Amino acid sequence: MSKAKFTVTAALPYANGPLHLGHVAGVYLPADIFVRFLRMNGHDVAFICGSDEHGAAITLRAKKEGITPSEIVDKYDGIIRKAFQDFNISFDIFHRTSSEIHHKTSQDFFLKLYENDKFTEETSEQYYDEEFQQFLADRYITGECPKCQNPNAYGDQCEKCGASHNAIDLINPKSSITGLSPELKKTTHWYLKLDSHQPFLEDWILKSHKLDWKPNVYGQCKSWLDDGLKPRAVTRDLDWGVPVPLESANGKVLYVWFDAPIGYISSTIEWAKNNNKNWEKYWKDPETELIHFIGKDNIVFHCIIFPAMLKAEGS
Ligand code: B3M
Ligand code: ZN
Repeated sequence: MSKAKFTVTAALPYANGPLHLGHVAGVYLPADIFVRFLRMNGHDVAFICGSDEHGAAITLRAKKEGITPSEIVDKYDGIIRKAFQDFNISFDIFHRTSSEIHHKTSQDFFLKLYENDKFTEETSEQYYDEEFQQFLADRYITGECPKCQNPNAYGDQCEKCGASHNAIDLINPKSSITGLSPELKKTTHWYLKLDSHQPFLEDWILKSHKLDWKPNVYGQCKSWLDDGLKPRAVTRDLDWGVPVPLESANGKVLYVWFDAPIGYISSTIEWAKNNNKNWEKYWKDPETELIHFIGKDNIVFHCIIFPAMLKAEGS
């Protein structure tokens, strides 16, 4: 802890439900304690958080409550924001990914990667729910596991035997939204060439963070690297989210896990603007340390994918 400046982020809670005590105990309280400690020691800190307001989790919640996604995020952003105030968590900013600055920052980020050839464009067949009129995220498809015949496996994984697979491999797939058998439809998406960042990540994680990252974090990253990284889709067919800023991408949005970590940056930009600071000092200065407080489901996104995105962006 020798550096003077710190950017500390706390995982952006999904605005699809209230905050749980477990989140406060596991992420927000430890982050708050750490930040207060840094400030007491005279460090310059930006403590960043906000609502994560995109993705299928929000649209499904909206469907359940019978209101629009935008009403859902307004409702839960308000509830979450109030909870953090009541707990006296000392964020410098608690922002929202539905904000204009966030949409612009994420679209600019995507375009920079696009222009610098960091994506591949691939067309594949994916499951579509005719009644719900939406492509189905892996989690919203269940069917029989091709390996162990568990009838309730998810599109991406079987929780019984642990096998991971593609939704297409499930036997008798069903949409968990309508219960209908989904149709296969062709769709085009942009994939981040994660494989091309393998050498950088091996070097940065396996060599530089073996000792200071927690063993479970390091172990999960190592197993991803040992398996070999593959290109990963950063866009989705959904009518809620940050529109993909390409003419050929009508009706598509950025994948929520692509735009959400950029939310840390857009929130910093908003905070800096309102407080007469230079945001770039908190993101691009080699003397600044970036620290993420996250939940254990968020490891790969913060330790592999977001660093690869930042590396691809280049600045
Ligand atoms: N909203 C997932 C979660 O709440 C997600 C975190 C985003 S951090 C950029 O677990
Ligand atoms: Zn199985």
